[in-house]
Amino acid sequence: PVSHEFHLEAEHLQYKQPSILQGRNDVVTVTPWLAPVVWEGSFDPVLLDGIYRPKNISITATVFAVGKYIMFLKDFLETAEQHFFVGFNVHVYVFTDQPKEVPRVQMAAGRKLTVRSVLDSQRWQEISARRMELIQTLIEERHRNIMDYIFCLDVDSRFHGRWGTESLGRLVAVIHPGYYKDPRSSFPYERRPVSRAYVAPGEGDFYYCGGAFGGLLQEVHLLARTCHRNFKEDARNNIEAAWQEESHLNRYMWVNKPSKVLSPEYLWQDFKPRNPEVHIVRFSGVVKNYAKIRPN
Ligand code: UD2
Repeated sequence: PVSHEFHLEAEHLQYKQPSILQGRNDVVTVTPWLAPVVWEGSFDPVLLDGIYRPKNISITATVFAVGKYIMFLKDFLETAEQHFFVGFNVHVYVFTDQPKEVPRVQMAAGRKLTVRSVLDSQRWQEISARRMELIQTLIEERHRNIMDYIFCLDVDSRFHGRWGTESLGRLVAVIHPGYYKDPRSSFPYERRPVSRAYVAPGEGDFYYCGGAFGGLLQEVHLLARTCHRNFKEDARNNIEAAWQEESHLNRYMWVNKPSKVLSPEYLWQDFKPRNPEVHIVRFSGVVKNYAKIRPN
C-alpha cells in the first residue's frame, strides 16, 4: 500500500534549516496560482529524496527515436543513467522504428528499458505529434498506480545535471528557454481562432516546451488524450497548429494550470549561451542539422 502521509526516510535526516526570509531573489520561485517554479537553490535535494524514498515511487520516461533521430538515443540514455532520478525506480520506454538499433546501455538496479515498435512517417510533424497518442495508449495499458509519475522527453537532448524528485508534481510543465523574457503577445502560440490550440494575444501564462512535460500518470493521460483529440479535430479541419503538439500542450497548460513549473534549467538549448539566472543546466537540446535529420 502506498502511503500519502508525510514521513521522512530516517528520523534524523540531516538537512539545512529552511528559511522563509532568504532564498533566490533574482528569479520568481512561485507562480501567481501558487505553483512552485523550480530553480537551483530553491529546494533541498537531500530533504526531497528523503521524503520520496519511503513512498517507493516509480518514474516512467518516454522517448521517441524515429528515423535518423535514433542517433541521439545513446547519449540520451547514458546521461539519463547519470542524472535522471538516480537511486529511484525508473522505467524508460523507447518508441522507435528500428528496435535493433537501440544501443545497449548499462542500467543500475531498479532501472529498466522497454522498446516499443512504431512506424516511421513521411513528415516530422507527424512523428512529433503522434507522441501524444502513443503516450495516451501506454498509460492506458499500464496499471495506474496513483503514486506513479511519468515524464515525456525529446530524444535529441542530454542530461548534464540532477533531474530528480524536486521535479515531481501532479502536472508538470517546463518553461521554454527561448521566450521566458518575452511578452506573452509574442509567444509562438497557435494564433488562429479556428484551431483547438488557439491562445489569444492577451492570454497565456508562460511558453512551455513540448520537449519535456510530466506528472502523475492519470494527469498526463488526460493531457495526452486531450491534446491528441484536439490535434485530430484540427486535422479534420485541415489545420496543423504552429508547433504541433507543443501548441496543444501550451493551450492545455493555460486552461489546466500546472501544479509545478520547471525553470529553463530543465530544458536549455546547447546553441544558447547560459543566462546568469541559470545556475545549472540539467537537460538540454543538442545542436542538430534539421535538413539532415528530418524526413523532409
Ligand atoms: C520543438 C519541441 C518538440 C516538439 C516540436 C514541435 C522542445 C525542445 N522541442 O522541437 O518537443 O514540440 O517543437 O513539433 O521543446 N522525432 C523523431 N524523429 C523525427 C522527428 C522527431 O523521433 O524524424 C521525435 C524525437 O523524439 C524528437 C521529437 O520528436 O526529439 C521532437 O522533434 P524535433 O526535436 O525535431 O522538434 P523541434 O526541434 O522542432
